[in-house]
Amino acid sequence: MNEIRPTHWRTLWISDLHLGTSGCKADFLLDFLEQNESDTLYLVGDIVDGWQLRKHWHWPRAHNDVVQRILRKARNGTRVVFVPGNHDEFAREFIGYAFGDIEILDEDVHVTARGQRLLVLHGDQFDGVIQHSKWLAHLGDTLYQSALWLNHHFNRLRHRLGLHYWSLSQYLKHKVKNAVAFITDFEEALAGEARRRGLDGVVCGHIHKPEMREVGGVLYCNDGDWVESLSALAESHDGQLVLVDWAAQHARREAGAAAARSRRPLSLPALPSALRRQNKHP
Ligand SMILES: [Mn+2]
Repeated sequence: MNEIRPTHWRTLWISDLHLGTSGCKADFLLDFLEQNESDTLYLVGDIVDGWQLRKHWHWPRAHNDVVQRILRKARNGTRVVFVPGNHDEFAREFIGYAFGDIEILDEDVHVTARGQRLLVLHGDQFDGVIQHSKWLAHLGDTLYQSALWLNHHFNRLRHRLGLHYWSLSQYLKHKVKNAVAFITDFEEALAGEARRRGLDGVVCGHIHKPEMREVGGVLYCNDGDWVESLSALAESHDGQLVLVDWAAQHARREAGAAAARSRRPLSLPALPSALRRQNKHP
């Protein structure tokens, strides 16, 4: 059997797994976690979907396996950092604590092997700002910070009242025409935050759209999700950042395995030697 050896990265970022929902592609995720190791693993929010689980309990075995695999990585020496998002904001109560071997942080600054300083956070903190980003931009920093604070506490209150988080996906559905503009605004808001803090870039999730590009002089990275895009952000040992498209990699590997299966009969040992003998002595 050809064992595929896992790729070893310096850092991996995954987010928006939405464990606890039927949308989570847990099998692909398990496959990814099996084949990719790292010194540090960031879980960039919306890992467990607490909002959905409260409405309807959905916890198949594969979702448990994902959690077990991540815990095992932590036990075996991977530094695992969990930065909660809006769907798992129950974990925000535990910021600064450790859950087993997993650190829980509100946000982090990751320094790459090349010395780039990247802000790591989920990104929902900016939802409330984005709708008003144009006029807020004119009114300056203090108000902008206040709007961030307000959005955070507004949604905590909604949570206490048993109401939904101000839903990004609903907002997008209602504003399909403006979805592209919304994504651009989100990217600019996140990149703007990194720039304001004098950092080189940002790594976030939340909008389920993998991306890595320069926005206004800083690097904007979105590690995507495990509901639709099946993607991760990875840093190699020399500090190079890459987006990993696991759906595409998985498809390539399946195609390779199918090709190998169809080639196999040709390499049966008895047949070629028998043929060769026949050819030499016709
Ligand atoms: Mn989110």
